[in-house]
Amino acid sequence: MDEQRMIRVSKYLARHLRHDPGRIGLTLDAAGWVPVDDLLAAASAHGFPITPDELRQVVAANDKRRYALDDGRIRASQGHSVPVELGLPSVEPPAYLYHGTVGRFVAAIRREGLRPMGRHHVHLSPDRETAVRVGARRGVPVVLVVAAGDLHATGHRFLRSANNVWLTDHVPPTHLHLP
Ligand code: HQG
Repeated sequence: MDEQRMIRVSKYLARHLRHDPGRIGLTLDAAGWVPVDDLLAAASAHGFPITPDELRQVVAANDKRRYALDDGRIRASQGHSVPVELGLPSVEPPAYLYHGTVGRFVAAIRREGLRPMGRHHVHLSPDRETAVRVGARRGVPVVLVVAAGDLHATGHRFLRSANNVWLTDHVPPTHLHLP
């Protein structure tokens, strides 16, 4: 499969496993899983056939391991806008985590802290390089440092997704180091 096809299939999965399963008649279970056979049938019925082999390749080769396969089912590891309870354990984070954003959001972030915006959680990266990549999706990246260890000590819950993205509900400005 060439890279362009890989990206198209991955985007199609993101759309239907995170945001809009109903568009192709799919229903995710409470934890976000759907049987692989149902997904492939629904995609095909809605004009976007994916072979089982392509699906396996996208799941395996995806740089971010966005999708997880388990017992004939598939789900997105994080990033949902539809309500799902991923059932991730709450974990103690490292002292610092990183958030990649762009300059135009910095004034609002300074005021309100980091908010989940369209997702269920604020997404944080374990290292600066990853945060640079996340920020660069929107323009010149700005990396904010989050005092995650201190925040956790004040009772904030942190979750870690299967693909090593850190998730939390809100980061107040007091726990952000801004450039
Ligand atoms: C910003 C990708 C104004 C925030 C990536 C970000 C990531 C605020 C944007 C994952 C704000 C939300 C998530 C506030 C936060 N005022 N703007 N108070 N608080 N923001 O896409 O973190 O490809 O929902 O800085 O790799 O950019 O989907 O979050 O710029 O892991 O697998 O609001 O998405 O992964 O944008 O990215 P997003 P994100 P996938």
